[in-house]
Amino acid sequence: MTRVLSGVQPSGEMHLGNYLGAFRSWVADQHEHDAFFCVVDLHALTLDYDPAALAERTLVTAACLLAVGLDPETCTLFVQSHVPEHPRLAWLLECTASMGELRRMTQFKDKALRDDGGTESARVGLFTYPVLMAADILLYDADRVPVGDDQRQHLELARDLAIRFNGRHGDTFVVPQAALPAAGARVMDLQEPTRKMSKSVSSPQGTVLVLDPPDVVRRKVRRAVTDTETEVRYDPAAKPGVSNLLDLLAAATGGKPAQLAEGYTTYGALKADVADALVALLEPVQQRYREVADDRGELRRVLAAGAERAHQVAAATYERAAGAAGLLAP
Ligand code: AQP
Repeated sequence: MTRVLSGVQPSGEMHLGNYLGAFRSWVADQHEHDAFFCVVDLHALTLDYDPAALAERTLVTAACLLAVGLDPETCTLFVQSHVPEHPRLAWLLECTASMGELRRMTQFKDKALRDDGGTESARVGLFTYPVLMAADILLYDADRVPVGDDQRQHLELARDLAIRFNGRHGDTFVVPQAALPAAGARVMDLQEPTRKMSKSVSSPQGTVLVLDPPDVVRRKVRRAVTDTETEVRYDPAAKPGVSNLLDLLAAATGGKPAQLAEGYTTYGALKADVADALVALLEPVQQRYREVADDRGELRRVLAAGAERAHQVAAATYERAAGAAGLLAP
């Protein structure tokens, strides 16, 4: 059976991009593969964050994953920092990666400029975070990594590191493949449709949260930035706002964005249908969230069982890698 792994940072509230780009594929994948999903809390330390809120955010993120449909009896759901092999393997991979390839990571450049005033003052953890992500993946011998389009470059790095390590030390890691969803791989901000929807960028009106009540979803969609034309046409380069709305409609209801465009003569009608489709998509998730989020004891139990299962796999892979790298066994 193929192995699947993916993760999400507890760095803010879950949004439509996370849901359409990643979570929806995870829910489908859990039934077809041996699936591991984690809340990658160590990654959330790479930008400014509130230590007093992190543990709660980690729990809320896990609750959100259960609410979208992950079944802890079917997949393994855990918190990254509960499995100590993640940072241990990251070190072996840091000794495999080069400065040059990490400097090329566009997310590092973007986030360092945005949050830390430039690459010189950015945290070293922000620079090396793609290596930790490679460790997250390689520890589980994952063949398939379902992610949004923004993670494509990091996945390429994980593949390169696996291939290089295997070349130097003998066959140790499975070389993973990124799996992008057919629709919703890159959900754009509703207010700035040339920028991806994101947790850590403050754009409250442009970000549809998974837990936004229906009236808030409708208001955000109604106020979505379009353009000064009136023609509904799918053209992401020339009409990013309208095209994003068509992408959302396609992701929520099926169909192709360019074909869906033919059914509309006004932006208002398109927005009304997008809002209806998103409300219908999110409603069952929100209902289930209310059930799971209140039972903190059960949530903790699920994460503890998940960490135990994850640890078994991760410890075996780490031992294999440490041995291959020449470390003396304890
Ligand atoms: N806008 C998006 N469209 C499609 N997929 C997206 N993902 C994130 N944003 C979009 C996918 O969601 C999964 C979890 O993301 P993450 O927590 O690892 O963080 P990220 O990719 O860095 O996304 P965010 O939400 O923008 O977080 P911040 O702002 O903290 O960096 C991933 O599979 C991602 O591809």
